[in-house]
Amino acid sequence: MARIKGLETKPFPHLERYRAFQSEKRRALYCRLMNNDWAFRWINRDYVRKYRELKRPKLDEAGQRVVADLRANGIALARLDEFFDLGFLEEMRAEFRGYQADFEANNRRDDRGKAVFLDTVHKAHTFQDDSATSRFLAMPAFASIAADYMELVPRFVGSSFWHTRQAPVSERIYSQLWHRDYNDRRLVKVFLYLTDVGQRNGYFEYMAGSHGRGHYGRCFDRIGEDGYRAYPEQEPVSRLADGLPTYETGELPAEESTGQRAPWHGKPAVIRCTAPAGTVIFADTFGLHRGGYVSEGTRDMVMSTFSTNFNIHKPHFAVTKPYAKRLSPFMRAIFGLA
Ligand SMILES: O=C(O)CCC(=O)C(=O)O
Repeated sequence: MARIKGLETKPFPHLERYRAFQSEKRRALYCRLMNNDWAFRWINRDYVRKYRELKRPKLDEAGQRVVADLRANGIALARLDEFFDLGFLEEMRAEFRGYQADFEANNRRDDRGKAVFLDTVHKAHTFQDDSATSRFLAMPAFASIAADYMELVPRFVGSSFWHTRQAPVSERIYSQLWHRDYNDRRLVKVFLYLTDVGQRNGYFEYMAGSHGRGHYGRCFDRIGEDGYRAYPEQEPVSRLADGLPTYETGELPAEESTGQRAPWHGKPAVIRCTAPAGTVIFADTFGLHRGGYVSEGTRDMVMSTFSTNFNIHKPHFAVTKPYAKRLSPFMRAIFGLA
């Protein structure tokens, strides 16, 4: 398929500066500065102002619950049908299958890095039409959730459609290990399970309370020699995780996986997201998390990212002119369109 050229989006100032640093020492210093609240507010000042000025979609009960859960725990669970109509899951699955067929037909399988256990069947989405993918990724309620959680207008960074399978090695590797995402210190990732995810299908796992404002928000925030946030030593994180209560969402009644009734509400805990297809997980992945460790079957999942203006991960999406014309000022700001 021909690549459609999109509109220019505003640069991420932090990313631009980061790139300019040739010296790893200076980059590490800058990375440390990023953890300073004052610096964080300063670099995001335009987006904090826009948060006050721009009209955002008003969140319904489900959206408000997600924001409250994110604030309390760094993670929130919801069902797709709380935001879209009942047939929407099937539409997303059909588009996923289409991307997958294209991926297979073009022999795009790789065996480097994470690709040993995960096929990225679609990335760099071009918003040009009213496809299920575009509707899901540009869902104003999701952007509004991210905005209320971050208390600023966030920026859309991109998405990945992942087909996850068993790795050729039995030990955990890459994102199957506990880590904090390196690209920002406040994030909202939206994960949609397109298949049922049980104990062996690579469930997403999160340490509630390890997000920035959580009890463990400052722990294991390691900056590597190259100046980027690095994976922490696994042993001490696993020791901490082993000492916390662990909950498997699939074993709880649905009403106990969200809100005040969730046993982890406001308390550090490890949450294993075993859940049926159609589950949406919102997570601040600055918090400690891991997943995709499949020992049987496979997992199909869509992942999209909202960050602050601090992001140091290259955005990967395009918005065409006719699509942009239909967007509200709030959604234009989300996509970084002038
Ligand atoms: O595949 C997973 O469940 C983990 C994903 C992850 O680590 C991430 O998106 O940052």
